[in-house]
Amino acid sequence: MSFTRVPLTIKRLLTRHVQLQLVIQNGRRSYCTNSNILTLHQRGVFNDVFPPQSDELPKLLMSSPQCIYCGVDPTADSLHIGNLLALVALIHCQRAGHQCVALIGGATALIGDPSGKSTEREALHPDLVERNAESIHQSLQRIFTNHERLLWKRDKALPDIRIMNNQEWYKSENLVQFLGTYGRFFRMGSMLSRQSVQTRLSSPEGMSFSEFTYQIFQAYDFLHLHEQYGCNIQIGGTDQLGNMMSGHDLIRRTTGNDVYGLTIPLVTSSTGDKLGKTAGNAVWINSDKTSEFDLYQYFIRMHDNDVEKSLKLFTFLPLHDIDAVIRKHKAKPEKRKAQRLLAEQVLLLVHGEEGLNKARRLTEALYSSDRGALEKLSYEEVSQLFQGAGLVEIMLEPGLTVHQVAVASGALSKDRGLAIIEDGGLYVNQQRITNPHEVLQKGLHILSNNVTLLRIGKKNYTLIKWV
Ligand code: YSA
Repeated sequence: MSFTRVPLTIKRLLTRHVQLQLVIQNGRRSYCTNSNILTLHQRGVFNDVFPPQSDELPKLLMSSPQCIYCGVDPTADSLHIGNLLALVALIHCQRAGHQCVALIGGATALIGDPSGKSTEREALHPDLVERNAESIHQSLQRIFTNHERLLWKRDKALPDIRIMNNQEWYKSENLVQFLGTYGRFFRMGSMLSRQSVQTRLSSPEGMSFSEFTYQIFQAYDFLHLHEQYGCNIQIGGTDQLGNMMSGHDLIRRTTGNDVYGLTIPLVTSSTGDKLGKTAGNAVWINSDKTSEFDLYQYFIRMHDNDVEKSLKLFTFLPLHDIDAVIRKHKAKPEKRKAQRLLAEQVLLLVHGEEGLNKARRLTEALYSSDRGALEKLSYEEVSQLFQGAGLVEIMLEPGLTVHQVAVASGALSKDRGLAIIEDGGLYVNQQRITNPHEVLQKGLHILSNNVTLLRIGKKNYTLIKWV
C-alpha cells in the first residue's frame, strides 16, 4: 500500500494559523485549540485545500464548530479501506468538536461518479442501491460507535455524527424545476475542464451524459447541506476535488458564500493503482467480504516503509506514541510491533473488540505450533482459516491410527502414506507425528472442538470433522 500526494497549500495556511492563534491567545480569547483540523496535515491526513489561497478557513475553524461533510456512494454493500480513510478524517473533525455529516449517496450512486474511474460504471438497480445503502448505514454506525466506545478515551462527550442519504432531497425533486433553477449556474467550460471529464473524454469509450452530470448532483448536495445545516466544508479523496470545486462554484453563485474542500490522500496498491471497488483490489470492511482475520493480516503484512504513514493515517494515536512504537519497531523489525499496533487499532475501529479477538485467535492458531490455539476455534473458524483445505467428515471408531485417518481423509495415499509419515511429512494439529501407527486420542489428535487438522508439508491441509 502507498499513498499519492499532490502539492500542498495546507502548510502555508498552517503557518498563518499559528500567527493567528498567537494573536488570539494574547487577546485572551478562549477557543478550542484543536478545532483547526488543518493541523492534521502533520499526520498526512489532509493533502490539499480548495480554494488554495483562502485565509478564511483557519479563522472559520477556530471561530465556532463547523459543519463538515463527507459522502460515499453505495455502489457496493460494503465500504473498503480507501473509504475508511475518508471516514477517519471525518472522525478527526468530530474529535476536534465539529458537527459532522456522513452522507450516503443513495441518489448519486444511481448516476455513477466518473471521478478516478477509467470506464463507465454499469447502471445499478435502485433496489440494490437501497440495500447497499442500508448495509453502509449499519457499517457507519458501527464504526462511529466503536470509535467512541473504544478509541475515544476522554470524559468529554463527542458531538454526534449525522448519517444522511441524499435520496432525502432528490426523491421529491422535479427534474424540470431542478434544471431550470440550478442548471443555469453550471458553466459548460468549467464542467468540461474537470479532470474526471477530461480523462474520460479522451478515452476510447468516452463518457455518457449521465456521468457527465454527476458533478451537478454532488454540487447541489453541498449547497443543500450549506443552506440547511450551515455546512461550509467537504472532505473526500483527491479524486473528489473536481466535484468539490463544482459545489464551491454553485454555492458562490447562488449565495455569494465561500465554502471549502479538503482532500485526503488516495490509498493505492503496491502497483500504484487506487485501492477500491472499481479496480477490483479492495480490502473490504464487511467481514463477509474480507474476514476479520484477512483485514488484520493485511495490516500485519504491511511493508516496513508504509507502516509509520499508515499509523498516522488510520489511527487516532498521538504522534509521540507513534514515534515511540516506530523507534521500538526499528530496533526489532522482525517483531512487527508497529504493524501489530496498526492492525489492532483498525480492527477495533472496524470490528470492535470481538472482531479483534477473533482475528488474533485465528492468527495464533495459524502461526503457532500450539494445539491449544487451534482448540479455541470453532469448526467454522478453522475451515475459514484454512481456506482451500479439504473438508472431510469421518465416523470416529476406536483404535483408528494416524496413518488410517490420513488415508481415509484422502490426505495421503495408501502406498506412499507410511513413508511420508515416517519421513516427518505429516503434522496433526500443527505437530509433527512420525509414528504412523499411533492410535488417535481425544485431546491430542482429536481436539475438544471435534476437529483434527492434518497438514502434509508446508501448506497442504485437510480438516476432519468427527461425527
Ligand atoms: C460525495 C458527496 C456527495 O454529496 C455525494 C456523493 C459523494 C460520493 C462520491 N462522489 C464518491 O463516489 N465517493 S466514493 O464512494 O467513491 O468514495 C467515498 C470516499 O472515499 C471519497 O471521498 C473517495 O475519494 C474516498 N476514497 C475512495 N477510494 C479511496 C478513497 N480515499 C482514499 N483512498 C482510496 N483508495
